[in-house]
Amino acid sequence: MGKGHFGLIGLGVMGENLVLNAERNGFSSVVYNRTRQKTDEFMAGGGAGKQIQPAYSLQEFVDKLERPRRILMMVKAGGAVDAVIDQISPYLEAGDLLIDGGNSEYKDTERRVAKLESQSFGFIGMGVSGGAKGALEGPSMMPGGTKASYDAIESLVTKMAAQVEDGPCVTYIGPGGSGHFVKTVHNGIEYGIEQILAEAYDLMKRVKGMNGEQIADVFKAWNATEELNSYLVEITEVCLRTKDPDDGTDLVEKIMDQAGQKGTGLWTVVTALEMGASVPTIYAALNGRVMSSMKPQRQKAESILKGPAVGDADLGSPADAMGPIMDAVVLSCIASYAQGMELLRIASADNNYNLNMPSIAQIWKGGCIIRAKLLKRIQDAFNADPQLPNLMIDPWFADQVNRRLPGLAKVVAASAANGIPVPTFSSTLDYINSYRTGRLPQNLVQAMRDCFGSHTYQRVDRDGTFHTEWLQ
Ligand code: NBP
Repeated sequence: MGKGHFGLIGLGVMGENLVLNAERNGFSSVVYNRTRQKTDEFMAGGGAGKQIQPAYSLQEFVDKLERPRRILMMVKAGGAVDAVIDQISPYLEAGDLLIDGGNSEYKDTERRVAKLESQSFGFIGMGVSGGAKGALEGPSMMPGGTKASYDAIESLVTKMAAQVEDGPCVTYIGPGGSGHFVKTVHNGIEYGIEQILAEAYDLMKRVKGMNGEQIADVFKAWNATEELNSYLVEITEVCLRTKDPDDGTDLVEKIMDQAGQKGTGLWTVVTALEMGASVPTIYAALNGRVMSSMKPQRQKAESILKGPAVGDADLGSPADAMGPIMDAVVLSCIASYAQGMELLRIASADNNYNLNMPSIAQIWKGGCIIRAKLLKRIQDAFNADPQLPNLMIDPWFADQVNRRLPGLAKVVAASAANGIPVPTFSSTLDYINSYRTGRLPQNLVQAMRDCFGSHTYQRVDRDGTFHTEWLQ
């Protein structure tokens, strides 16, 4: 076998599937993993009989690759990425290119791009979404770094990516850490949608007494609509229909109600707060996971804290309730996308990323976890107005908000009356109501700030900065 076109370091679940994808698309590959046993297992399993060669030292790895080398690192985000960069750098030559395909924090990527480029190496920080299946069959990829570095991998990533009607689900995102930033926001939106679907399930189960199959039927019907057709709605139906092989009952009811997280949702919210972007639906989803982890406390509080109970209010017959619940789900999903896109727009201006908003919507239409029919509408909205400040004021989305807001309000009110938490639904309602209110009560907040701290204020009836001696 001749020299490999492509090198992979890190044969975890993502790495092994991505290298099989590259090889299937005509890029002979060389693989290296810190623990030798994993390389041997891969070469005896999925890698057998393919244009893939193993390497057992970094020297052997670089020797087996054609130059300039294109090396994808798929290792745990954080210190492992720096460790691999430090270990391989002495073996690299000018023009060689490293790609970090893990979920790295975008500020780490900014630092690594600057360092590696100053050493005459290329460095791309590339978000990859799609899980193991997507990695194998075609993920959505979000590469950031210099344009020259992207050009060196374009033929590889455009073949590996998922394909939709208007092209591959990969594009040059922008400089520095922009690729990992866009992936972080993708994951923030994903947190939002997962929590939204969980709240809908909870209402159907607890208020309407529906069983797993009945709820799955609703998700199936939703998946046939333009507004909700998506990968996450599709897999929710599958999860709800899956039975515990031990007793044939719904498996989801056996799963502990504690959701994990690995950082990207937190980074989305922290960055949004730092940049002054409003992301309450995404924050509510993150906080939902935090609350879920407090299981022992919640179980204790259940018998101490009294409030409205399930059954105290009625959403009407299941048929009557499904319309408002769908309204709540649609508007909360729209809010998650609107908040994520707004954060991207603000970050693009702050960091000079020059993000192309329609292209980002385009590459999320296939391969990734938040792929949804709605992304075509998002792409159209930003094509019509690349500077659109908020998705909700695009005519198609404004019509959705105007038609569905009463349903969302009804669901939030009924949930409150039944004592059922619906954090993404209620924060979406407040988000929309705040956004559509021309005069908010922060005039009084400004008065208080000036009263206790002489922070001054502006007036609505004349220009200038004012201060009042309120306590005289
Ligand atoms: P893991 O995140 O579990 O990482 C496993 C790989 O990292 C193994 O090859 C392991 O080598 C290697 N590694 C570690 Br851990 N520390 C290392 C070090 N100090 N030096 C060298 N290698 C080291 O694998 P994954 O789930 O495939 O994820 C890879 C990346 O992709 C992560 O950043 C993840 O967040 C991201 N991602 C994952 C998914 C998903 O669905 N799993 C989706 C999208 C993105 P070893 O075999 O020697 O321990």
